[in-house]
Amino acid sequence: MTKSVAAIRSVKARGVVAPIARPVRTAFSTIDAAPLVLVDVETDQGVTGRAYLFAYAPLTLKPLVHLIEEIGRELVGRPVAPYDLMAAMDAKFRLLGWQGLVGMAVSGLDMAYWDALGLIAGRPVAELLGGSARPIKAYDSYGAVDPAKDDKSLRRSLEQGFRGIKIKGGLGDAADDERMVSGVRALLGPDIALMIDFNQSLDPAEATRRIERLAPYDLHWIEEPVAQENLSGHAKVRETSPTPIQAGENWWFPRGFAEAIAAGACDFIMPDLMKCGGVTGWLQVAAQAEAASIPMSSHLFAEASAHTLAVTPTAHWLEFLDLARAILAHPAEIVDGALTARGPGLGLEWNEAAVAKYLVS
Ligand code: SMN
Ligand code: MG
Repeated sequence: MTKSVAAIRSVKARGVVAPIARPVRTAFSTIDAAPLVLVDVETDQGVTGRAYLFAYAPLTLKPLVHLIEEIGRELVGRPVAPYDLMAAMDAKFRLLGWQGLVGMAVSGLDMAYWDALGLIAGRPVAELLGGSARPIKAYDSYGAVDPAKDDKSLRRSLEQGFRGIKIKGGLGDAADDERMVSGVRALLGPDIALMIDFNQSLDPAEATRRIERLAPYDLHWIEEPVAQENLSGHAKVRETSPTPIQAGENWWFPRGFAEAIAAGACDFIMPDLMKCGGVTGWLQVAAQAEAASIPMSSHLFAEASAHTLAVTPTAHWLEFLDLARAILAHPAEIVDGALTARGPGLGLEWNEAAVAKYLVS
């Protein structure tokens, strides 16, 4: 006798500010702790689907908690059917538009639905989606670094087996970027992939100039060189760039990726599960990437991304930036530079003592 489809019994959200191992210095700010929203979708089958959101700043914790719980209140009794629920959210927010905090709330709920379905089935989400929990190659993601001061940390990443390292540029001038890149390339040697992320900090002309200057260091990709909404600017930089252009963490839902791919904005894409529509949105973006033969990587959310990259035909790299370690009962563990999806579900279980310690709303 098959079980009836699970229904949503309640939705709860909590805000925490969790410590992270190392600050992330970007062109616009330094992230020295992780403001996270923990989402719990309780079902009538005795399991609770979990997901977390990265709120970027403590300022957005309370609004996100409120949004998720208000949306959740209206979903009580609805079947845990991610595709149906996504369609309902599209209709609900059609007039308002769902970029921003609404899109983050909708995407976070979607991840929790899939976690619940995996828990009910007793299987990892990667298997539920028709794939398998297998090692996904990861890169260790840093902020801007000082090759001398960060030497020990960078060498530790190599000892963990990472075959890729990402650093952040755009904090100073082109000479600053070159000093950092040449120092890190000298430390890594020629065979480790080295990526640089400008976090939208340059204009197209300056991006072209800096990419040319960094050409001798064999960078694996140039990430978000210009403003995320400037698709033509991305395409212009890409036209003459000797290095592949990477972007996507700030594009919203499958439609956002369709527009970027049509504009020829980048060589690689890296959806953020919290902005592309959760697991449901990710699957639709992965189909677009396959049709366009575009390698697809993840942004943050390492634990859930290990599941979704396992069923991504053009899977490229998993970003390892360990934001949730402090509040997870079983943090992600890198083995030989790869991350394997943990189940059942997305493999997320809160360390409730730590949640209580870092709770803010
Ligand atoms: C990034 C953005 C926001 C927080 C942490 C890191 C960065 C990345 O753009 O690609 O990791
Ligand atoms: Mg980035």
